[in-house]
Amino acid sequence: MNERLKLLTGGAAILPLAPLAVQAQETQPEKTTDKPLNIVYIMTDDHTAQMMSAYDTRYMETPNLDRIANDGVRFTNSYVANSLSGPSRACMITGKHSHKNGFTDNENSYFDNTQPTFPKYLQNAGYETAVIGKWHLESLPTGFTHWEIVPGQGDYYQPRFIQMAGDTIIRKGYLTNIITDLSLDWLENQRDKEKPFALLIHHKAIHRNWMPDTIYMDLYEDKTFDMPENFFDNYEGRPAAEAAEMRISSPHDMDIIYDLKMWNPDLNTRLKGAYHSIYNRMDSAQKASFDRVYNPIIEEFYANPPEGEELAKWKYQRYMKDYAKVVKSLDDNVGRVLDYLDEQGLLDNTLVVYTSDQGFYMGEHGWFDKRFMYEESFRTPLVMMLPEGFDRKGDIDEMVQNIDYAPTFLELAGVEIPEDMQGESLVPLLKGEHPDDWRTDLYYHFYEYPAEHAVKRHYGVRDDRYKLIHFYNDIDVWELYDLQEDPHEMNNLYGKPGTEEITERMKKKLKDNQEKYDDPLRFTYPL
Ligand code: SGN
Ligand code: CA
Repeated sequence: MNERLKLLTGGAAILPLAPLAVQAQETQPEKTTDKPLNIVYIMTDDHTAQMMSAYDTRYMETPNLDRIANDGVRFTNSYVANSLSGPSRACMITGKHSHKNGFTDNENSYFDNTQPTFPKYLQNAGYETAVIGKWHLESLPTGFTHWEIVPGQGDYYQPRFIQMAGDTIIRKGYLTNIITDLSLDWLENQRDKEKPFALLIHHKAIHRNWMPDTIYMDLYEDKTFDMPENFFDNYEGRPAAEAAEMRISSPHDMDIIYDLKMWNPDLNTRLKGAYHSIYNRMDSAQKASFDRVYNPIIEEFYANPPEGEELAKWKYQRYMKDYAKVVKSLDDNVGRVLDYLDEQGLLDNTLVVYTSDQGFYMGEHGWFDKRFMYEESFRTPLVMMLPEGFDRKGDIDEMVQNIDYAPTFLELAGVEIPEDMQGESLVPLLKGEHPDDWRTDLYYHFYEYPAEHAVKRHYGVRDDRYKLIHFYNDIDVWELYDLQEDPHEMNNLYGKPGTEEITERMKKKLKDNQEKYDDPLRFTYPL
């Protein structure tokens, strides 16, 4: 394996790369307007709506992200198709579910980069296209005028970058700031200003292991976060939930050294070595800033170690603090991009999108991480600042999914939407319309098992009230939730007397969705 690929994959064995050249698409849609708009698409990693004050005011303030929502629109029912980074990115960029774009999971998939994607369509329509930051699709980006990506998950400190020319370089500093610097530099100095542009700013933040920037090491240290009511969930009636390895309380799942930074030379934990490498990416000034805040916490922790429930509560507080610190840097950096666009007079003809590759658990069910079709990780934040001519403001309540972004961008650019894209253009919603035939349910399919965090494979359907999930592969378990009565999905109704009719109705919806999206799994588990 060459060095460049090793970096992209973190050294893991992968399938051979598909040819890098963008193949001409025979069915390249034609441009249908002369007034194309710019697109700035900002996507974070693992940023959940609970930690964004436009959605949830319990935990922290995100004034810059909220600016997007306040000046534009907030989607209140925004979902992903597969709650994991690579798959989510593949759905987003192709406008297709995982079984169609081929990137089903981070472990065994690679993205066939010869397939059509929205950046390719935009580039062919005369756009300048760029992606900067986390890519995670194993094959290299295609369809971009410019790209600079981080290998694999990326590094918070002194991050490595892979450049278009093929070099891997290390940049000094904190990744969230650097991705923004590079993005602003491309906007200001590198693009062809005669052309419309689509810039994808892809952050690693807020991904594990939540390393704060030096200026925010002690932020939130005085704050106590309220624990979610179902933190001490007993997973009754939900064996797949019980089997998941995402528990904050578990020493195996949430590592006291790797995740919570409680370095101890005498303690050996599963991920201690990995933490050591992460810590050592900091230079001496960065380490000094980190040590100043974390060393007293480490000392206190090992001097008076909490146990049992107290330890779980302590871990929750540490997790929330670190996560919130990383969000804060992200929020600042989104503010820098908004300020630049504003100063340059670009907001009038630019769509600004902020979203995440999926949601995340902030202690709900006792968890961190994502993967499940339960609300916290199935949902993803989605706010947009709209260009002139789109007067819509406030909330959009229709059900939308990340397969909808690609057709939306094409329509905004005046490019015909290819028939095989499975998402729906959001443009009618952005214009304030409420189409009668808008989707009334959503399809979801998660594949990555066995893997870290051990969430069983599952697929399901959600409508405005109920959710039906089937966990399959080495388990055969159905779950049914009434989201109106049980918004935290604690009470699995499947098989309970009185739910026969609802179950039948939801199974019909599941079948219809599997047929509509042509998921081959329907032949393995016929309904
Ligand atoms: C890594 C993380 C996991 C995370 C997956 C997927 N471990 O394996 O905690 O669930 O990525 O995340 S880490 O030690 O590398 O941080 S994803 O967002 O990329 O899908
Ligand atoms: Ca992610």
